[in-house]
Amino acid sequence: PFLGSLLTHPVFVAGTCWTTFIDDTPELFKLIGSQNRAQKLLQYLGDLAVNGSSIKGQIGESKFKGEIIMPKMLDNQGNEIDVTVPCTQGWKSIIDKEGPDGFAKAIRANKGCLIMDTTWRDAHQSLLATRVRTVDFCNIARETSYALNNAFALECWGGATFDVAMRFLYEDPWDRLRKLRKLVPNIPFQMLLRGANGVAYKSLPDNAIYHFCKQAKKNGMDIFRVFDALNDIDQLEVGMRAVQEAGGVVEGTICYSGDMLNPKKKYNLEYYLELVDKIVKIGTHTLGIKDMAGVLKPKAARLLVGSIRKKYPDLPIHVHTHDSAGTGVASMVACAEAGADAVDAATDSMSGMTSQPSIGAILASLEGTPYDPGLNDHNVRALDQYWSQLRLLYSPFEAGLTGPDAEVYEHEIPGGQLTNLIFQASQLGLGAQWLETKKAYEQANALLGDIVKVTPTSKVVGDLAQFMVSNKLNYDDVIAKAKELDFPESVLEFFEGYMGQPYGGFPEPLRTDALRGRRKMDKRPGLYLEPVDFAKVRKELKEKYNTVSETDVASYVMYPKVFEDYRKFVDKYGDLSVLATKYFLNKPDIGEEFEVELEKGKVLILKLLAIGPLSESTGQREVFYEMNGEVRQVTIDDTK
Ligand code: 3PY
Ligand code: ZN
Repeated sequence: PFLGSLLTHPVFVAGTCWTTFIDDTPELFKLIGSQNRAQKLLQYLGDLAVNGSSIKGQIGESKFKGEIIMPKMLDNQGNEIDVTVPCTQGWKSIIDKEGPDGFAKAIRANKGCLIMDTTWRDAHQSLLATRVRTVDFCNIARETSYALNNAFALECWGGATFDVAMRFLYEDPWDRLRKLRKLVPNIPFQMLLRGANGVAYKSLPDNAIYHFCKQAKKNGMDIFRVFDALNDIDQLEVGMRAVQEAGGVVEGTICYSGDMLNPKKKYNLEYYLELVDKIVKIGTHTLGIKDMAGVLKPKAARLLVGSIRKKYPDLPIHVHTHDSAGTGVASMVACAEAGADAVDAATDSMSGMTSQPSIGAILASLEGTPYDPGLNDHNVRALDQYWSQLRLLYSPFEAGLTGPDAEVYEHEIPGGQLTNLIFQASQLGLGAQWLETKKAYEQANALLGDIVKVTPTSKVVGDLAQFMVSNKLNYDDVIAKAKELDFPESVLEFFEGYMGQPYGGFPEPLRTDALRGRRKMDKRPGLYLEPVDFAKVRKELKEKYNTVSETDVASYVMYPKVFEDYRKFVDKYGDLSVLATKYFLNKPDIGEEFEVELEKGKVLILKLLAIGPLSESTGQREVFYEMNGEVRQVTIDDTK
C-alpha cells in the first residue's frame, strides 16, 4: 500500500478529479482492525471541519486550546503526592462502614462546617450550560480525591446533567458516574433528584423513580438531595422513599423562595419549619436547604438554620445557595455560624454569580474559626488552576454574565435558568428584550400564584414569561384572555397537576380557563400513572439495540426520545467520549497532529490534511485526514 501522506500522492499533486479519487486510489484507504470505529470518528471530525460544531448552544471556538497544565498536590509536609495511587481518606468510608445513619451521626459530631463542592454538577450547569464532559472530570479526578478529601461530598450527578449528557454531549450519564467512582473512592458522591420527577421535568410512575435510585446507588451514588419544586410533601416523599429503599443517604430538602423576613411575602419561617417537621417525619438522614435562586440573605439564613438547629439538635443541616446577588459567601458563613454542618461552594474559577460562592472565599472566611472546613488550601487552589483553563476551553458556552445583580430578589429566577435566559436574550442583543423578560417573569410568577420556582416549575414560569413577551401580553391581558390563549404545554401540565400541588392551591379562574376541559389532578400524579412495565421495556430495547443494560433501561424510562436519539448518534459517530474536548468542540488546524485512544492501547494519531472544494452537484466536500500514517477520506454534506 501507498504509505506516504495525501499531500505527496501523485494524484493529489497532479490535481486531478476529486470525486473519483477514492475509487481510483484504493491503496490510500486500506482498512485496518477497528476500522469501523475509526471511520465513524472521522465522520464526526470531518463534519466538524466542514460545518463547524453541531453542539447545541456553542457559539464560536474555545478561547483556550493549549495543552492543559496539571496541578500538583502536596502532602502536609509539602511533598508532592503521587496521585496515581488513589486517596483512601475521606467520609465515604464512614458511609460504607456505618451506613447512612452512622454517616449522619458522624457528620453531626464533626466540629467544623464541611464543604460540598458543586463544580462537577451545579457550577457548570449554572455557568456553562451543563456542557462539561466526562473526560474533563476524569482528568482531574485523582487530584480532586486528594485536594477535597475532607469534603462532605462532591456533587457530580443528577439535575440537568443527566439529560444534557445524552442530548448534547452524546455521552452515557451512567458511564460518567461509574468512571468517576473508580477514580474517587474516598469522597461521598451526591446527586440532585427532583423528587417524583426523578431527573425529568414532570412526574413519572413511582416504580420508575425506585428503579432509577436503585441503579444510581448501585453505580456509585451515595447521597441523594431530594427536593420537590413545589415543596409538595407527597411528591417529595416518593423520592425520599425510593432513596431509602435503595440504601442511599437521604437528604430531604426544602426549597427556599422569596424572603421570609418580609411579612408581605408568601413563604415565612413557620412555613419552612412545618415543612422540616414533615420531612423529619418521613425520615431523612440530613436536611437540605436549597436556595436555588440565591435569595437567602445572611440574616434570614441565620434565623432559618438557627431555628432548625434548635428544634432538631441531631439533624445534620446542609445548605445550598447561588451567588447571583453576590451575597453567597456571607450567607454560607452565617449558616455555618448558626449551626449548619455543610455548605456548598464551587472551585473559584467556576464560582460566583449564578453558580455557587467561591470555595476559596469561604475557606478564608472560616479560617481560624470553629467552623473551619478542614481542607488543604494549597491543594484547593491548585485544583482551581485546572478549572481556570477549563473555563476558557468551554468559553463557547459562556452566557456573558458580567457581575452580581441584586435584582434577583425581585424576579427570583434560579441560577441555572437565569444564565439560560440571559444567554437567549443576549442572542437578541440583550437590552429591552431582557428587561421585559425579567418583568414578565415576575408577572408570570404572580399569575401562577407565587409558586416555588425551581426545575421544573421555574421552566413553567419562564415559558409563560416568554409567551407573554412574544405575544405582548401583560398580567391583566392573560387573566382576561385566558379562555382563548394557546398556553405553553408546560403551563398546561402544571395546571393539570403533573408537577404536584402548589402551596395555597392553583390560581382560579385562571387554571380552569386555561385547561378548558383537560383533566385536573388534585392528588400527586403518580397515583394516576400506570406503573412502568420493566419486562416489556427490556424486551423492546433488546430487540432494537441488541445489548441493553439496566442503566440503559433507566435512561430510556426517564427520557425515551432523548435516549433513542443518543443511540442513533452513537451509531453514526461512535463513542466520542474518547475525544479530547478541544477536538470535540473545535476543528484542528491543518497539519496539527493529535491522538485519540479508542480503547486501551489502541491509539490513533490523527492529522487534518485538507478540506476539499465544494462539489456543485452533490453539495458535499471530501475531508482528508492522516490516520496512523495512512490517508483517510470522508465525504461530508456541506450544510453551512
Ligand atoms: C435542577 O433541578 O437541575 C436544579 O439545578 C435545580 O436547582
Ligand atoms: Zn443549585
